[in-house]
Amino acid sequence: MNIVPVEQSLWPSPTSVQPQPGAWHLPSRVTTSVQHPEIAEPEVIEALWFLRPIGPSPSQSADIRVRGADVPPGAYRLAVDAERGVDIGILDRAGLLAAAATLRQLLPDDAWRPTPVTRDAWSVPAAVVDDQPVHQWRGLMIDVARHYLPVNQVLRYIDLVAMHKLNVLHLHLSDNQGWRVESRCRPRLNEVASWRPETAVGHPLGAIINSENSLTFDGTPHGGLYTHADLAAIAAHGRARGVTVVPEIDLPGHCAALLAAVPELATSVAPARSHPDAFASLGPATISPVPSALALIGELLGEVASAVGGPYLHVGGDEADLSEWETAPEVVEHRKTLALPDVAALRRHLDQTLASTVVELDRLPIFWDEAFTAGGLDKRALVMSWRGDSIGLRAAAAGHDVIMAPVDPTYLDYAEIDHADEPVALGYGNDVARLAAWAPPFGGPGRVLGCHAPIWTEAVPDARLLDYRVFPRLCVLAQAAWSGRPTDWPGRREALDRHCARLLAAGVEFRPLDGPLPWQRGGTGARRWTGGVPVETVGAFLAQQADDELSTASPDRPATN
Ligand code: TNX
Repeated sequence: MNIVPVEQSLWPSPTSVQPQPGAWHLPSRVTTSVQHPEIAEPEVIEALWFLRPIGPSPSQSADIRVRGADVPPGAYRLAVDAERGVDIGILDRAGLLAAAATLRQLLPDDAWRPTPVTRDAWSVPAAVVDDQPVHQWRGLMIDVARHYLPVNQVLRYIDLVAMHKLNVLHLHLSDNQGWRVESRCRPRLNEVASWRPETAVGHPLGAIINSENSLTFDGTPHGGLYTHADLAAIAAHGRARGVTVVPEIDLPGHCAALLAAVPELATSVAPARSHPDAFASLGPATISPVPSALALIGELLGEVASAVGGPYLHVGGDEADLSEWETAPEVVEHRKTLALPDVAALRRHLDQTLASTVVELDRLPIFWDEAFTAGGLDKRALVMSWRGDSIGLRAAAAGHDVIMAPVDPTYLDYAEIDHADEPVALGYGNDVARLAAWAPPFGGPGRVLGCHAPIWTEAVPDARLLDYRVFPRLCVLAQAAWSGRPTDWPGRREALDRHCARLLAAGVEFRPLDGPLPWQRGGTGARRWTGGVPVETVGAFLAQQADDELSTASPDRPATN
């Protein structure tokens, strides 16, 4: 496997690598020093935590020397000399963490074990690496609502995100099938909405594709909740690794679990709800936009924001079925009081209220792109574009900061190929080659902040399958996010194979590039492959839908017309 020299297998590939003669052999105890106006010794030691078995500890005549340097934010120069050891030049802590990640990749794969081991003396090939990120937002979204991901796994994912020089972990904390944040103001959320008695198995849209009656359920309770202490620990671990944790509460749609626990948030025409346990055919699951409901939503958002901290709060906005707002008398009355002509205007008003609420919580609001096509979106809001690059560019042109997360090709819940060996998935076609051919388009200076790969978990019940779906495709996304360019494919295949050895050491159960291992296959049981929709069909459909919305509504229409 080790045919590619290690400095050519760095992933994502740095801006420039100049190999030098020889290798630096690490001493049995490694020492560090720092000369930087803003970075103190403990931060250096923490950044080099993977060297713990052999130190590191401060010393004047250090092996690893960190200095302030005139490089851009997040950038670094890493010089490894066979005799003198390592010099790291950085402007900020993001640069220090990126340099540390590169140094760790230059070490033997054992350096990637969760508890690093030094069986043999370690050495690092001498090289000078100059490197800087092109995009400032480089992320992974995990849907922890459809299937809960235990805290230790979330912490592990923070490490895996940082390993690839990604810097955002977005947690989709609420959806129809679950609410995952401890609530102190509405404890029924903890008791009712955090678990369901069973889960539908098979294709996530089985109810639509095969008709309702064919749904089968697993008969197994599923659930989980992050306490405020859990979320604080997750956010703190993120900070230590340079990963911003972005919480999302999906509103006003995708709220069945919330409504099951807090029925006073529903409209008066909503059916009484119990635990949602299937993934389709739910009907509207939309909160009421009346002031009493929005006051409570404000309280819940406040709880989430203070539990997680950080600069952002994502408030969803996707796929909202507003039909109940047409008929529920109290909603009609509220709309008339506001002198709003129709439900579309009421939605713009709701988005404005949510944006203002988030700003008052001292966070920046993020919405899925439907909130942009609905029109009048507050310019302080970031837009996460899932229905294609083109809608994201339109939002950027309108003045929003934009994160590109197009279904085609960044959705990691889609299988790579249509094959009986695959575990069941919504659709297929986002293979490594398709993702490698993509990079986020630039939308004018600073407007396209970067990109994001979402993994929705309707058909991803546990961390093992999560690993299988996420890796190595996330590595390819990371290459685009870091370099701003598509990945040379299959030109970088050997390098990715080499990098997969690091994933293996890190304990990641990735999908081998040649296809699943026997125990990763779909088999004939609960996760049997059932076919699905090709991602290009879904991508084209969604892009058309977004386009149609834009041509019927002016995105610059004010919120209150
Ligand atoms: C659309 S993307 C959704 C999710 C689904 C996903 C499945 C988005 C903002 N909403 O609720 O899980 O498709 O691919």
